[in-house]
Amino acid sequence: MGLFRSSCLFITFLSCLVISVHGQATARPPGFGVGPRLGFYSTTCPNVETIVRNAVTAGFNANPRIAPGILRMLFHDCFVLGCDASILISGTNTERTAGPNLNLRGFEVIDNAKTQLEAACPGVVSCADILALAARDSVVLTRGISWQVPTGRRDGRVSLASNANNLPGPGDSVAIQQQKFTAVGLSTRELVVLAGAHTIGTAGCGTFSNRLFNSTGGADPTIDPTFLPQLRTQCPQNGDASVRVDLDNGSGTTFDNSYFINLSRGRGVLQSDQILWTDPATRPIVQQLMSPRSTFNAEFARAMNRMSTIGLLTGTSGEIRRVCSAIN
Ligand code: HEM
Ligand SMILES: *[C@@H]1O[C@H](CO)[C@@H](O)[C@H](O)[C@H]1NC(C)=O
Ligand SMILES: *[C@@H]1O[C@H](CO)[C@@H](O)[C@H](O)[C@H]1NC(C)=O
Ligand SMILES: CC(=O)N[C@H]1CO[C@H](CO)[C@@H](O)[C@@H]1O
Repeated sequence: MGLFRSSCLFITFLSCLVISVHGQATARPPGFGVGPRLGFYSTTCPNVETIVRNAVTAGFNANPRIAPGILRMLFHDCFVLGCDASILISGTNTERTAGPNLNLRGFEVIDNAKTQLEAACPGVVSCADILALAARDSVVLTRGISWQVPTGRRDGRVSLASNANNLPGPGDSVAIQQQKFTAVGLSTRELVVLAGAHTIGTAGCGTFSNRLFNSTGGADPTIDPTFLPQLRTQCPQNGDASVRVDLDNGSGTTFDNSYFINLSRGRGVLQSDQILWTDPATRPIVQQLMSPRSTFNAEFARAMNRMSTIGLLTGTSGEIRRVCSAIN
């Protein structure tokens, strides 16, 4: 199993290089048939993208929180056993029940898209593909860039909370974050670019309150002194840890590069975000991405296609789920 996974990762990797040239699959080397590709469903389910987009749009209109929710869901799926929709399985001890996944949002939107797809083209579209498409649509709905998403993923048959330990956490150093991204084949630059997903969405006070009040009541000195009182007002000491704060203050519902600008001013919310500015290993990357000539959007699209091909199941391994929340 371990060996199989790593060889998949390697194969996926090569195809990613091909995909990443223009953010779309172009010619593949001969005999290179595995991996996702554009138009995978063009004859078997031609309306797949419209159906997914409509479901995500309806969910977003009802509750805009589902856009960041779904974007984060793809990240948490791909880092744990690859992009195989293992995050979507409900039940005791599944990935979904692991601590870092408890605040994910948008499961019902994926389920809804799947129901409609089963009516239109039964047994054809994988939940892993629905999630990858829905994450792209979530970026578009928050006024970010659009890009083409190769499809052809298959759904996994394993989902265990104990596998979620490799997810990056808000207290991770840059070195640990790098280690966790390298382990799935992503570079330091891709780490910083993908962390730019925090340009939308929120975090619970409990994920960063340690920065506001240490054992002697002091605060993390890297927090902008004018921003600190705002954070302390929203998240008072011993207050409600579930109160949510924008990760990109002042621009938390718009997908743009202001997250990086805020980091440079000590206005990051998570410690794992703010240290991307204070650590010399990542600061120059933040500096480039925050500039007016930032290539953030295009790089984000490419990095998303790379992240969404981690550890794919290929050929006949895995399955096409009938319902996204349950293994067949
Ligand atoms: C680099 C390591 C990362 C760490 C340590 C990290 C950590 C976190 C934490 C602690 C939260 C707040 C969760 C909560 O309180 O509910 C969060 C939210 C979020 N993360 Fe990350 N994250 C990382 C990378 C990423 C990546 C790569 C993506 C997607 C490409 C992503 C997308 C999001 C989004 C969209 C939210 C907002 C969720 C919402 O509003 O419901 N994160 N992240
Ligand atoms: C708490 O924060 C203050 C202010 O940044 C700092 O001077 C102090 O060393 C910190 N104490 C501990 C125990 O971390
Ligand atoms: C974020 O920005 C808004 C203004 O858009 C402000 O009212 C709020 O207090 C700021 N701070 C936090 C921690 O959200
Ligand atoms: C707290 C703060 O200064 N937030 C800023 C983050 O960046 C955006 C865009 O530059 C500003 O609008 C916010 O005010």
